[in-house]
Amino acid sequence: MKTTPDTPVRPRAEQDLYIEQNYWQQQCLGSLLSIWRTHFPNNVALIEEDTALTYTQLEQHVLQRSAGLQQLGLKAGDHVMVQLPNSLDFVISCFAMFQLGVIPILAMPAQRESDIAALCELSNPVAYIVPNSYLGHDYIAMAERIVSASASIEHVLVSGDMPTGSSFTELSQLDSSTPLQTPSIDPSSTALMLLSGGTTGTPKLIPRSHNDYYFNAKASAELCQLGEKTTYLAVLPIAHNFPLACPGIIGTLSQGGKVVLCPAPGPDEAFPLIEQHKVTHTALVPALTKLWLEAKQWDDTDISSLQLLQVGGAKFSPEQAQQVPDVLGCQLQQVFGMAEGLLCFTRLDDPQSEVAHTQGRPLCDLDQIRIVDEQDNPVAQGEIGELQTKGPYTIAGYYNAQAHNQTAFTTDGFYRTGDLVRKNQAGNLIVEGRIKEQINRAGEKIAVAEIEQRLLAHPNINEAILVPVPDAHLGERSCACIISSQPVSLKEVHQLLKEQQVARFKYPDQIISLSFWPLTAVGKINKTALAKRAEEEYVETTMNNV
Ligand code: OOB
Repeated sequence: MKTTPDTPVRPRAEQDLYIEQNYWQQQCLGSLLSIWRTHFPNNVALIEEDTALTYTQLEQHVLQRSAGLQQLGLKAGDHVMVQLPNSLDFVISCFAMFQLGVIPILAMPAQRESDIAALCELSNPVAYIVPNSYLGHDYIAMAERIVSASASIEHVLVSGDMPTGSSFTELSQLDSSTPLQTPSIDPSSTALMLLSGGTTGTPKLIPRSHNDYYFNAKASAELCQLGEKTTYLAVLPIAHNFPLACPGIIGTLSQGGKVVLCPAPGPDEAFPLIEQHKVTHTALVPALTKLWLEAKQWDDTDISSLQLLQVGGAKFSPEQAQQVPDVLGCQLQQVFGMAEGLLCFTRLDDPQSEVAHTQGRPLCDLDQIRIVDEQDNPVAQGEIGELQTKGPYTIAGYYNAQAHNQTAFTTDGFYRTGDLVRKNQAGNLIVEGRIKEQINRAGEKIAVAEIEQRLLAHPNINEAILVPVPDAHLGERSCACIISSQPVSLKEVHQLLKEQQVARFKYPDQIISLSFWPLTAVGKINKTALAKRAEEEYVETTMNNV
């Protein structure tokens, strides 16, 4: 077992149990691809636009890419920042890195310089992989700025054509037919790092091992009954755990199914692909599901091949949940998961009422969960408390975050999810809220502390609090509450965050100015009162606009 001080691991006895009981299969994700290829050589594995790759072709592409990366000098344990949209290059590059033991750090395409620079500082990647451009953003220009500020990045690899004269390397030019010197990889070592939604001003990285991540994907695929006839549409950004491995791409490939890559998540892109490829399974966040439900009222694209729609990432309203079978013509599954590990699913044979009203139960028998009060004592059955968990695919700590890990995990190794849940009679969990300082905007997580700190960079803002406000479209929106020396507009705040190269989804949706904070009886800032005022003022503004 490779243990680096930066990557906390579970006690040996727990690991042995997971291995003995076959939860951990002692396989590296890269070598699994050749096993899948022997089982399903001529099945189509991946489709992007007009290109379809069989399992045999996918393996060949991956071998050429890993040989190319190896010739570039990448070796086991190296970190590579990957910021690619849903594309063949994403999947091929990641599997190539898995084969080499090189660790991809999966950044979202929506992230901007401030996040990427902070992640580089935390993890010292030797390479950075970007598209040339995506949704109007110039990633080559961004990479130039990132590289000039980074001490570790030696190579920038670009997916797609490159401007002449650039010192960066085109990803496809790397591919090499020279045989790969296959390194031996410890299956309990880190395979990839996912990003945490975070609660602090600095980002956190989630190290997932070959063993735990494969279990995550395969057990999810079995629970969802995926098979060779499955066609999975990857709609959400595949750097996210949900479409990547719950069961997502890796789960579908583990069963010989077909993955169709969707370049953007709206119904305009997704519906025609569902019709064309007879898609059977996909996963969405609630805000997108609402858009799909609305679009289906007027769009007559044939999406009748859909069998299962997974919805997760944020609380899904029971009213919308109930509409899914009728409007979209498929079964619904609610998924309550986290990049740190634990996944809860409603089961395919659960009664409709449980599927509409609950967020399901843990994936496997060895998932341990407890629901506790503020003193970490278990609450009575049916009561609300914080969810804590540990198990075969839940991390033992964030990467290179010793101090934060002391508070994010209990002394007996349970992850404090920060989610408030209760368990119903049937044993399913219902998410009732959260205690962590995070805003869940359409499934994208905003660390309150980060934005509060950034707002203070404005010369006229003296104090800032970011609060979540319920929103009919987004689930939650964010409102910046400020105490300032001069009036500050929302536009100015957006400009400030733009200059700081912050991802667009983190911009506050609303701003309110105060001259003093409302306080609770014990003298703390009353965030509930702030959120209430934000709700009232938002209605006024919207009405003013009508
Ligand atoms: C998924 O992962 P993350 O890491 O982006 O966010 C995790 C957090 C949870 O702790 C919870 O606060 C919230 O997102 N969440 C939900 C939810 N699913 C996630 N809140 C209410 N209801 C749900 N169904 O979001 C994620 C990872 C894997 C699968 C699905 C979602």
